Amino acid sequence: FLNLYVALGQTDYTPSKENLENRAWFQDAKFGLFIHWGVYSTLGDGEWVMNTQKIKTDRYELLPDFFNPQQFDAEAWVKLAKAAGMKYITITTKHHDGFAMYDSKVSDYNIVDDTPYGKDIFRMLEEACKKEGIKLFAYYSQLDWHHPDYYPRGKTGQDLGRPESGNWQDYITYQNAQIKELAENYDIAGFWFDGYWDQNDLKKAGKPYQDFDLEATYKIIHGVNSGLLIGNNHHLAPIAGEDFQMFEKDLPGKNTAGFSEGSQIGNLPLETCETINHSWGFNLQDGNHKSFNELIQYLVKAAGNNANFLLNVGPMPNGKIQQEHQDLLLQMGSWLQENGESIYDTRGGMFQGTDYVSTEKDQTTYLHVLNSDLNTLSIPFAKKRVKTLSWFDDGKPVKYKLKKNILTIYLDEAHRDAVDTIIKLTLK
Ligand code: FHN
Repeated sequence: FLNLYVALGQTDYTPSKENLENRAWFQDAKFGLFIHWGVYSTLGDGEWVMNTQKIKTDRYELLPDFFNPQQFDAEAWVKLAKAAGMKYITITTKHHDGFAMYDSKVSDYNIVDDTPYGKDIFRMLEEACKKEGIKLFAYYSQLDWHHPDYYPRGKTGQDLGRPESGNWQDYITYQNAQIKELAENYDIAGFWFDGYWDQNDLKKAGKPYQDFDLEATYKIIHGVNSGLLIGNNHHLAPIAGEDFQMFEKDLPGKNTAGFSEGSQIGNLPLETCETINHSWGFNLQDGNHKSFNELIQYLVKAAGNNANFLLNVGPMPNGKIQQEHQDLLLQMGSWLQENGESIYDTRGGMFQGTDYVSTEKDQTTYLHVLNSDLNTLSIPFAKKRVKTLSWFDDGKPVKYKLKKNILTIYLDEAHRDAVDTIIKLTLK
């Protein structure tokens, strides 16, 4: 198994046994909660507000003084994720604004030293996660609009009152020290990196850029704990040292959102992330919540494409998650209570089409029909012969015809579901 990873291109990195076990856990988990929360939340204009409103660094530094989430309840967040059927949480420990949402000893620019709240929310989440059996991942932005040595400033972070020069090595030392303290001091399952694309976009444009030396950073992490899972939202194919691959706002292999150009699917576990409304960080004006149907179908399609779904909420500055988001998450949890067998512990299945995907586990295929208008569904089926074909909800046999390698399934109205009609299939 180990050799397979090596043979498929991860030449400089051989994942440990524990790492491979954690990857398998990750693939079984299927559903996680993404959280974008930081001092930017106080402005209610998304996590990019520093850049979009061109707030100079010395002005932005006033913001932490207004971050005092008195209603934050780590236990409540973790319980909500659990009730939603999620198995892990990935939260911003540092976003592009450079502000650490944990007790960093590397810099005072952090939640404990620099806000009236003064408490380590990451520690509180770590403890609540442990209690509830949920795993915790640290999102960490390599792009940093605040650090004086982060340069050159690509498409973002200009006009923020920072020089276009600096000591890049000092930034890397700072970044790696923060990453090391996260790996050492917190009981986490892994890292979710972001912002690498900032320098890479400059490189692609033939402009001067700096190198993050990812492999060195990954070695530090795996040196602390070889079991930690590393993913990097660099929008590229996997790089040695990584343990999972993510596709932002897209199913694996697709590039509808424009982030995944060139990021062909590698051989690592996969994840896709999406927002519950249209924003990552809290945005007061964004009431465009996705519907329950859309969210479930995204989860199902992700599973059918062999990927996890990391669904994002941007909590409010008072520490609460918006009610609409809580309601949607709980609805998803009820759906998973009923239908989770067809999602958890599965891998992407053999059927893929406009109106359907499939997942599989052991000898069973779960066909998910995602269009309730269809009376019949015809799918190419060259494989073997059908042993059983039954409705997932009541176990009764499904009427079908198998002719010339086409399986035609009769979808009677009584069994059709507006969200997902699930059919169980076993083969001879
Ligand atoms: O710029 C960020 C954005 O704020 C957010 O964190 C998303 C999450 O996938 N990633 C970046 C863009 O690729």
